[in-house]
Amino acid sequence: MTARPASAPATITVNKFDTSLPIGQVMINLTVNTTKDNNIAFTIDDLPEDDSYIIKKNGSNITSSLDEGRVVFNSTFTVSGASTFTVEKGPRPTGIISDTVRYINQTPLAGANVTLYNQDGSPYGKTAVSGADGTFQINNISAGSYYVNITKGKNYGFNVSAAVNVTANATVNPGSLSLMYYDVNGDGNINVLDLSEIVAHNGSAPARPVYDVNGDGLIDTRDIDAVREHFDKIEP
Ligand SMILES: [Ca+2]
Ligand SMILES: [Ca+2]
Repeated sequence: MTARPASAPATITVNKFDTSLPIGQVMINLTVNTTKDNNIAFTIDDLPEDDSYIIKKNGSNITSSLDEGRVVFNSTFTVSGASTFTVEKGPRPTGIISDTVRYINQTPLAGANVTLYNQDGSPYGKTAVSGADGTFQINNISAGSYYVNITKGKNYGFNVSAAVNVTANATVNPGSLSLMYYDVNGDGNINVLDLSEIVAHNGSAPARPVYDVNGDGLIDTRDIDAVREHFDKIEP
């Protein structure tokens, strides 16, 4: 690390610097001394980004600006003789993802599995299940960019959101989290009987939402194709 005095003459002695320490422990301890100018400005570099910090002068909380891995102390920090500055790692700033899972025709969908993925495709380690009104909420997500994946068993399609950007202390709604339902007649299988159901209602206004499988407002061959592509596989 470096701690750079911006106003001389001053000396900065680094007593401790270990940014691997967990939340609540003092990572950095340094003594700032000046013999001439009481107002001293200095910067601590090489701090981990995306963390929060608790900064103290002689044991009392103070504020400073944090900018991309550095703490900047401007010249308002008065130092009389030697003063001790410490930096603790604070709680990591987090945000919330919240939304409603729906059938593609916009009816709320309960019991859907919601899984959060990192941008590289690895699981982030947080999941949720949509409630009776289709809503879900995932808390304490580190600021960053993610994907939301929605599934509900084999009879439904799946949905992966566009990249969702989580920012600290805010709630983001990914939107467009809707699933198609391929088991039109609800018998647990996806097969030709479901096609028959659609054909029976071909061209009519959607009497039941499930006939309009792809949610475009029409019951036609596109719905038949959508179901046929997801027929149950018959094992040899
Ligand atoms: Ca069926
Ligand atoms: Ca349709």
